[in-house]
Amino acid sequence: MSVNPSSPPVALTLAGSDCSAGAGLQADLKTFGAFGVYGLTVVTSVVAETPASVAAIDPLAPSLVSQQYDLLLQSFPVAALKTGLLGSREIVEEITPRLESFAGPVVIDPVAIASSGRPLLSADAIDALRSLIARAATLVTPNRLEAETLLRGPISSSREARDAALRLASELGCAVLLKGGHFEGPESTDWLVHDQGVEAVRRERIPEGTFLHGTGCTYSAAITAGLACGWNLPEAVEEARTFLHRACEHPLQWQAADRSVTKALAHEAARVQS
Ligand code: PXL
Repeated sequence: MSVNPSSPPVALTLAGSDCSAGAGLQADLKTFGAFGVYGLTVVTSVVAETPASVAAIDPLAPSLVSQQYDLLLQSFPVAALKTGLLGSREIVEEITPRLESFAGPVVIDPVAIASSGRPLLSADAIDALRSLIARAATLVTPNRLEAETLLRGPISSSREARDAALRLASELGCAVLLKGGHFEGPESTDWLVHDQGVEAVRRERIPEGTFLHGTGCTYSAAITAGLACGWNLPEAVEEARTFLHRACEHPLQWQAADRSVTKALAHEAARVQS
């Protein structure tokens, strides 16, 4: 697709604000920019956090979330959208009919737990999220824990991941990208189930203990950017996986006043050449 530089493709994220800017809507915006896509944000919640810990989460009023969304959709030709942290059951219920009637691709990153291990969504919000996915998703992008939550059962090894992805796709009625980062083995294999088949997306595993904060947000934002550019789903996933790998390879790092080290993904260094 040829792009007019004065009206680039537009993508929208409905996500939480991560004040440390490695995850959440900040990661989404940096990623959209790296793909030459103009990013819009519907803020769902404010999270006070760093990559190491979450201090507070405050969801916004559902009506404020839908006002942001409605206004943006009236004013911009949104080509694709994604959701990240949605914040509360009420917000999920407020946006479900809107996303169901959105004409373009809808990527749902079923964010439920922070990389630091802290739950980000209550159990009743997860039921609402399952129904949002079934009604509106083009693609859902769970990691192992999120897939286990959605399937209501364990996935005990990477060998079971392919089957689990197939089961999820048939239960939820949408494409599934089950990410391999939380399984073991020298390679990380993501399973993409879509209406043309099942594909393995493999990359060398970035070593144990490496920094994870914001990887899920970045991956799903990169897929959404590709879809906004008109790429098909397998192409968008492949390009997004390469982008994520590059952003992880040489993380940025700073020493804080207390001598602890804070890291961040190198979104800018992973910039897409076109
Ligand atoms: O990576 C999950 C995530 C998503 N969205 C927001 C977050 C986090 C936290 O780690 O803060 C806003």
